[in-house]
Amino acid sequence: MGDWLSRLSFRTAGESHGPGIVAILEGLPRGLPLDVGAIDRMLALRQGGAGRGGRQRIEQDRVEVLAGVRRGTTIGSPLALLVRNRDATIDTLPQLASPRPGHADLAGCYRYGDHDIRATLERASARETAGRVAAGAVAAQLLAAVGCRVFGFVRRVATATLAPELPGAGDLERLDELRARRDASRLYTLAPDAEAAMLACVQAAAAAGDTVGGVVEVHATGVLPGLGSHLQWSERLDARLAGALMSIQAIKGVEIGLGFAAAALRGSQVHDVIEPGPAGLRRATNCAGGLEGGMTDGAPLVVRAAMKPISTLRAPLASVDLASGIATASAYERADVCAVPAAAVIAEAMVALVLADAYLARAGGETVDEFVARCAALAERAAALGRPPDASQPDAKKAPLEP
Ligand code: EPS
Repeated sequence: MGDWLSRLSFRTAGESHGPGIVAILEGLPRGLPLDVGAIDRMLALRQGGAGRGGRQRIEQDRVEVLAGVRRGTTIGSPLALLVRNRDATIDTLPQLASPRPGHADLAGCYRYGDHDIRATLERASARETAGRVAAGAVAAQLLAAVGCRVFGFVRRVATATLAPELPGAGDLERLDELRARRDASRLYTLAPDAEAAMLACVQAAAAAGDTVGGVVEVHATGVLPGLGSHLQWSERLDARLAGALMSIQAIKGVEIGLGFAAAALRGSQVHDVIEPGPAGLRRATNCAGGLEGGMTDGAPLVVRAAMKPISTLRAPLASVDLASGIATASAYERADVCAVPAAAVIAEAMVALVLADAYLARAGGETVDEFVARCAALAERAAALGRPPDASQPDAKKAPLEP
């Protein structure tokens, strides 16, 4: 990703109230048929969820594909995606001088040495994540071609948590059903009791003029083992995933697998024993979250990100007018009370982008057909590791060496 050694690079440009958000995705192979409707569905999902503010009633995000495609299929050139803003009022919006605690406002004023928080907040805004979700939806389409699927949902909002046994292993095998359950939930979670408790937290915060955060979780299934690297800090896939998730606005913590909970346990409780199996090696548990030594270990990927409460409060916190130095309330125009459901969609997109990069870095391929064939060969090799010798092969008939 970005400037790290990678095959698929991704950048965005755009301000919250500028003409639009642009994403450029470079390194896609030729021959991927783009499902634009699927990109738009993820954009709509990002806009939804309980706790969103007035802005989402104005915007109706749709992607326009400006480059990288001919007759609906990628041609190997940079892909340029545009999501236009309806509220494109950046030139007429007033200056603001009282920074919101928790937002980028004050830090940006230190950085640029000015008093106008507007020039910082416009780019710091999570509106930018529309570009990430559009690009991530494309990455997900590439991953689907090799049987890898990524799924994000809400684990917690404030004090309301989805039971840890959900989703079960069987649920993840029926990802379409799970996705439908998430999409029908106002909090993008997986059980009605958790949804009701989360909704109550959002409503109580809204009534108090306050905001809430939460935890989002992303699983990836069908992941090729051995992606990533143990060779260099910047190539470790766990580090790349953590960086990608931490880069989402308002994220303050990232965990992989058991995460922080592993620190309190013994090794025998934490490490996933290795077992033989008919289709290759198996792990009885997945405390590692599918990553060992900076590489995928064949188990599903499990990552979580903690989101702090939104920093724009209807009942504003104390601040200072930077021009006069006088104590004042922090700026408020309109805002979300909770954007945790949106964060689940954005986290899914970021994981898809990092994984697609890792796949392409490992398997290569200038065309999708080449890429798919190389991934299939690598998957076959992985499945053969630790498999008992085939009795039909001449070598296998040899008597095992006695000690
Ligand atoms: C944001 C403030 C709000 C959010 C915005 C992020 O926008 P506005 O100031 O226009 O009301 O709605 O998020 C989005 C617009 C979006 O699409 O996610 C902020 O200050 O970070």
